[in-house]
Amino acid sequence: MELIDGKKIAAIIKGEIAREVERLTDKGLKRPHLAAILVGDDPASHTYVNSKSKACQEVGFESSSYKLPYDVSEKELLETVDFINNDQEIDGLIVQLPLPEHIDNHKVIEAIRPEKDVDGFHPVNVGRTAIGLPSYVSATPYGILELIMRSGIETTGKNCVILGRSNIVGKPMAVLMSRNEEPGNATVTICHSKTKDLKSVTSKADILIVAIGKPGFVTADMVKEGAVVIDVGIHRIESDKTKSGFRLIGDVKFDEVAAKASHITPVPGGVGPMTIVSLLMNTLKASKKEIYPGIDRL
Ligand code: BQF
Repeated sequence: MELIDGKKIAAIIKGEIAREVERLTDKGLKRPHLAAILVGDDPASHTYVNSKSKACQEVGFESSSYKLPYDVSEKELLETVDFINNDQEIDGLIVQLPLPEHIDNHKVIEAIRPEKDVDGFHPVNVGRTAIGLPSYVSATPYGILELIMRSGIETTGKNCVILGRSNIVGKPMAVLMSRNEEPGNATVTICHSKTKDLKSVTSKADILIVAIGKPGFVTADMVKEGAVVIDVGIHRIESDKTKSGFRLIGDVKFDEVAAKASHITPVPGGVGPMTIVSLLMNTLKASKKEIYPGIDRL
């Protein structure tokens, strides 16, 4: 079994981004700038936004965060999005999810200008990804593609089974793995809560991507000998062995599945760090106007 070290691969990519930022600033161009909107005081969301601004700092990006109270109105949030949309200093804008119940996620995401939507959640970017036009690719699937590519895993002609059909992981992952590109050209199956005889489907996977959102859901009997297993799950489990009082586990029972897999991602240190790095790659693209060259922001 080979461990896919997301933390290490993420560090290599951060080095590449940092060199590119240096090249830009040497030419007198401005540093890429990522802005994050954070609503409420969910501790995990705070951790994620902090990780993102720390990552920005590491590669020489500017970053800003806009913190709004949990009871902020949808209107006020939309106004904040619009304010950042119109700030020409800011290249990329993300709204940390989840949002409070009283706010319509779709409305907020659609308010972000597609050319600043570095999370790749806007329907314009989702649609462009689906039809193979230049786009911001959703950070987690983009990170998984990089992981697969940089681990030398071939995908062409392979059976790729995706557990989970969310808009931000499962669905875009299926689009990416089935496109006529490398990585891609896989035969893709999406499974979800209504799939019958799940085990018979997952057992045929050469590449199994798990984003079902249930801790320890995938067990060894569901996995084919020699499969590549990508664990997207991330769950906080109480622990008296850590300073924080919790530890992270994935959707896969790591030890028993690792014994069967040819390659496997750990949690933490697998897909998570790659998600952050993808956001940096998208922000770099935004500052260079790579995806939407025709659109000059104000
Ligand atoms: C690691 C996220 C669910 C819902 C909203 C590194 C992250 C996580 C783990 C991280 C995630 C998950 C993020 C590790 C961002 C990934 O070492 O294993 C980084 O910061 N993530 C998010 O912003 O929103 C989420 C998961």
